[in-house]
Amino acid sequence: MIVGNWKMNGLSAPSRALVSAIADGLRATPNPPPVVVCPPFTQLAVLGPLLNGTGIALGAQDCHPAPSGPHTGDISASMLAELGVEYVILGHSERRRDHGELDETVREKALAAMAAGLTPIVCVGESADQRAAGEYQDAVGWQIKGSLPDNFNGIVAYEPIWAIGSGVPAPVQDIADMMGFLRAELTRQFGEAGKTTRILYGGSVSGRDASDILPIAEVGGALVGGASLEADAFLPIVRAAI
Ligand code: G2H
Repeated sequence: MIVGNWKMNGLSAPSRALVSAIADGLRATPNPPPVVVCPPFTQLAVLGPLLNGTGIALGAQDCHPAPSGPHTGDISASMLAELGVEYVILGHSERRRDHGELDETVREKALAAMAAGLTPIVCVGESADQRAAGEYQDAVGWQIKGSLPDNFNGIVAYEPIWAIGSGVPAPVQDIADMMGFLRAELTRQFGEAGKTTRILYGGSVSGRDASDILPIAEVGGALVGGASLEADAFLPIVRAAI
């Protein structure tokens, strides 16, 4: 699975052009993997109707834990579902950083997403300091424990913060080690269900390195930021997943 996280990018005309170019590319690609685009909230209603029949699913970048109520500026999971959204990214490190989101909040958001029929994509990942201090497995282990509800039915994205937006993904060996760790943690926490939870890698994935990253054991796809903003950069990653 290849998920494009557009972050805070995309006015209507270029967003329409981008999904149209991705759809064209997918039509020309035999047996493409599942593809999800996660534009900003403002583009969900614009793009939803354009995705019918393209094989591209719609995702959002956040939701509020409550179904409705006095939460100025927030968007609930059921509001997303009504627009045809199927996936929602939760607990991205940029939201943890910019909005002070804690594991407990992410967990509540995941519950809200599942209750609305959405598939949560919960992000975890250590900082550069935590890696340098050798505390990266503890850090990610605590995030897994705190951010995923007991009945979790979704996707986990491992995104080491030090690789995000850097232009250089984490080394293959580091990704492989963390994937093994995450699989063991998920299995310990969720039993049989944890053995099949899809795990994505995210952090500066591009067409240059996708074919090195995607075959790593336990990697079930990629969460792509910068390289999801142009079809010419995104489609080679999609093709590397075949
Ligand atoms: C990590 C990733 C997408 P980028 O944040 O979630 O972004 O590929 O730009 O590092």
